[in-house]
Amino acid sequence: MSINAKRALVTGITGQDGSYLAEFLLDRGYEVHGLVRRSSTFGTQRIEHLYRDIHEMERPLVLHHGDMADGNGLARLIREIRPTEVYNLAAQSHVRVSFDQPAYTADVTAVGTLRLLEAIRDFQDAVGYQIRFYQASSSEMYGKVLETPQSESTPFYPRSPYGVAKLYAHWITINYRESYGIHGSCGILFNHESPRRGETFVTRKITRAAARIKLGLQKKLYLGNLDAKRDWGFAGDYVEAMWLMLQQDEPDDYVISTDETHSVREFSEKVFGRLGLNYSDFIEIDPRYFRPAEVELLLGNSQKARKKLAWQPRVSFDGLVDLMVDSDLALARKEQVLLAAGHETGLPNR
Ligand code: NAP
Ligand code: F7E
Repeated sequence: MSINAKRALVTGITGQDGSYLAEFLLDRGYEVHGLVRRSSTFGTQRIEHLYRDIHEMERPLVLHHGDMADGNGLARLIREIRPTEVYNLAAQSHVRVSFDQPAYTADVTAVGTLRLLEAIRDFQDAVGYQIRFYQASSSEMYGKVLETPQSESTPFYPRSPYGVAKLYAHWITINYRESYGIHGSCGILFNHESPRRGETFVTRKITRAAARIKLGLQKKLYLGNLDAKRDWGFAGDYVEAMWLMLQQDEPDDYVISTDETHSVREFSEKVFGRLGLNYSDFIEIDPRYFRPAEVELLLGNSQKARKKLAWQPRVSFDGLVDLMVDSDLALARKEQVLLAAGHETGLPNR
C-alpha cells in the first residue's frame, strides 16, 4: 500500500459518529478501515448500507476485529493497515453506565486511548512517517462548569467516571503531542444526535417513545432530570469538524458546538408538540434515571473552530428534532405493520 494513499482507521466505526464519519471519508476517496469488537450478535447495523455499496466503490471499507482493551491487537492493526489518519471514536460512551462500570470505562475509554497512542508512536518510530490522530474528547469534561459558555480555555471539572476517563484520554493525547511530536488533535464535542443515536441517550429515547406513543405502541415515557440543559447538534455536521482538524498543518484542540442550550424538558415539549401531543400527559419521572452527580448545564463557545477550521453547524435545533421525529415515526410505522402481521419487534424493554 502506498504512503500517499488516504487511508483512515476509525475505532468505534459501528457507533453513531463512526457511521457518519465512514460515509464522509468514503465520499472523499479514503480507504476506510474500521475496528469492530467481537460480539455474539451483529452490531454493524449503522454501517450495513456502506457495506452493501462496497462493490461500486473505488476504495473499500474494511472491517477488522479488535478491542481497545487489547494493545497488542491495536499495534498489529496499525502495522498492517499503515493508516495516514486515525480517528479514535471507540469508548464506553454512556455517562449513566459509567457509574455502574467505572473500571471498565476507565480501561476502554482512558487506557484504550493510551494503548492506541503507544501503537502509533512505536509505528512512527519504526517507519518514519507521521500518522494524524483524532481524539474524541467530550464536553462532559467540563462537568460542574466553572465558566459559561465553555471554550478551549475553560478549566475542566468532570462529574462522572466517563468524564474523568475522557479527561485522561484528552491529556494523554496532548502529552504525546508535546513529548513525541504526535500529530494529535482533540475535538471537545458537545452533545450531538441523529436518527442513528443510541436509544438510551435522552434525545433518541424521547423521539423513539413519542413516535411509538403517537401510534399507540407505548403509553408512557419514563425519564430522569428534565431540567438538565445541553448544547445539542447534529452528528453529521460534527464528523466534518473531526476531519477538518486532521487537515491542519498543526495539531490543536477545538470545541465543537452549536453555541445554544436547551433543556431536556424543552426537547420533550418540541418533540411531542410536533406530533400534536402534550409531553406532560405522557412523561413520568423515574428516579432510576437520576445520576449520582449530574452535569446541569452545557453551552459551548465554538468560535475558534468557526474561525480556524471555517466550520459551522448546518442543522438547527428544530431541524434536528424534525430529522429524529420523522425517522422514528417511520420506524414506529414499520413496527406497527410487523405487529399487525403477528411478528415480534424485538424492541428492548426500556
Ligand atoms: P457510540 O454510538 O456509543 O459508539 C461507541 C463506539 O465505540 C461503538 O462503535 C462501540 O462498539 C465502540 N466500542 C465500545 N467499547 C469498545 C471496545 N472495548 N473496543 C472497541 N470498540 C468499542 O458513541 P458516539 O455517540 O458515536 O460517540 C463517538 C465518540 O465520541 C465516543 O468516544 C464518545 O464518547 C465521544 N463523544 C460523543 C458525543 C456525543 O454527543 N455523541 C460527544 C462527545 C464525545 P459497539 O458498536 O460494539 O458497541
Ligand atoms: O443525557 C438527562 C441526563 O445520556 C443528557 C454522551 O454522548 O453526551 C452524552 O452524554 C441529559 C443528562 O447524554 C434521562 O441526566 C433525563 O443530564 O443523553 P444523555 P450525556 O450524559 O450528556 C456527552 C457529550 C458525551 O460525551 C457522552 O458520550 O439528559 N436525562 N432523563 C436522561 N438521560 C438519559 N440517558 N436517560 C433518561 O431517561
